[in-house]
Amino acid sequence: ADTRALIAVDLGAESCRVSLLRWLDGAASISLVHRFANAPREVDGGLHWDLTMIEAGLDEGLRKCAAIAIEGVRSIAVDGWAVDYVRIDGEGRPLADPFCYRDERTLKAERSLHRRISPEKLRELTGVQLLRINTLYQLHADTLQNLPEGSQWLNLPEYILSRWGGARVAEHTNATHTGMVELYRRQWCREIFSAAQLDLASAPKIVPPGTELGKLTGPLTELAAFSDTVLIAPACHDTASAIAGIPATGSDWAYISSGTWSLVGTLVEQPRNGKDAAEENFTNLGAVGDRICFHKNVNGMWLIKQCIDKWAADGKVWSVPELVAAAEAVAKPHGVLDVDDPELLLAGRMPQRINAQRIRKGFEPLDESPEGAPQFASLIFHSLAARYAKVLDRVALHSGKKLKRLFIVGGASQNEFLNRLTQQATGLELFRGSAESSTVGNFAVQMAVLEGSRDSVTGAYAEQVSRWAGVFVAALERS
Ligand code: LRH
Repeated sequence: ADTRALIAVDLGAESCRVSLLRWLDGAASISLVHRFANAPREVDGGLHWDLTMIEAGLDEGLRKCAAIAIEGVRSIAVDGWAVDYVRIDGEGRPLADPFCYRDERTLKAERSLHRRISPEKLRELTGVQLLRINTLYQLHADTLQNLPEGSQWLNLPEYILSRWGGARVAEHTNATHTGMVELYRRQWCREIFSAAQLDLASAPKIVPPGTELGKLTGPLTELAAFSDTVLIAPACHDTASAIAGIPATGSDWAYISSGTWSLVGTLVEQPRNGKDAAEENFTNLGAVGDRICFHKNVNGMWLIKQCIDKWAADGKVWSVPELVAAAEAVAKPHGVLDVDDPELLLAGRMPQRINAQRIRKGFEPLDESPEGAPQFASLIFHSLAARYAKVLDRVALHSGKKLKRLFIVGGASQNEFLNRLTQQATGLELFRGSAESSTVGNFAVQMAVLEGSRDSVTGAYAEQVSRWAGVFVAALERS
């Protein structure tokens, strides 16, 4: 057996992670080798990611891995948050820092695009939840600003892979979240490209999760560990990776992938794109093993993190665990927050935004100073749990499943207070999966590919991925 190490890169809107999988005495061992904070920042009136910082952080992570993995590195795969993309020149070099999907330029682009193609039509063609953050609206916004003609774009994880020498592709699970892929044909949709005035010829080729993209090239290969390393597209969409990282059998389970966003849904074999699912704006995104992530974006730790940032600016630095404990100790404020209010998806002034909604709804505003933090956090957690329960009811209805179990994965699955509220609100049997579920799913797809099961496209492949996910969840628990 090949006992070389594997690397999983997981790009998060709040933090990026480089993890190493090694075989020690035959047993899998996973360590988080490098982690660095990430956040969009305001530059020239736009909200952008700092690509140079991200690239430098990842290269540092890879170098640290090389120093540990004396046996060499067999493969690297990258997953990350969906929808954002890098524009590149003919040589594959970035033309600018990528926009963050929360940038408000898409407000206008959304109106403009919906005049050219109706939301109903978009929905019918793609089966995807209409979200202003989707790549489609962002690329259309670029055309309104007369961006350089003919420049290519790659979604962020695929860009990182191409930067290390991989072929330029759009991995299918990640491509679906652009809002530009035909649901059944699984290819870019000509009609949508033309309505959005986008060039189909410059769109990257769509490949399935678990595609080998070539060998790592460039300066990193000077390190002995990287002399023969394969680059792999896992499920490049972090949520699809996180779901692939749940080693559950049977089909009576739902998931919440809980991080900056909460993705609330279930895996289905066939898309659900009927009138009701469309009206309620559920999504059908690509999943590993030719299945579908049927879910809805619900707001998540974004609400908490944005409040924490504001209170920090006002002089009190709350850590998340501190805030969770404090929230648990106070009485729940009156009323529920509509966590998916579009205003609450925007950056900045979060306590004020929340109070503005409360005033609109006739509830007393809360104390916006850092002293009021426990009340805000209590309101947010109770409201998230209530929203999860509502969405899960509809998930059961649309999927036709009798749901019994609920797996919560991702960073915020550590929040036991929120988990308890969620358990009470949903009545489901709750299982806490891995906080690093995207990394688990990333490694699991790599192993399934390397061990050759990718060819058996359907069932067997998904089973292999799930079996490896079980092995890696256990490995992470040991570490
Ligand atoms: C979670 C996530 C989610 C998308 C959002 C843009 O990180 O990928 O699935 O909707 O970011």
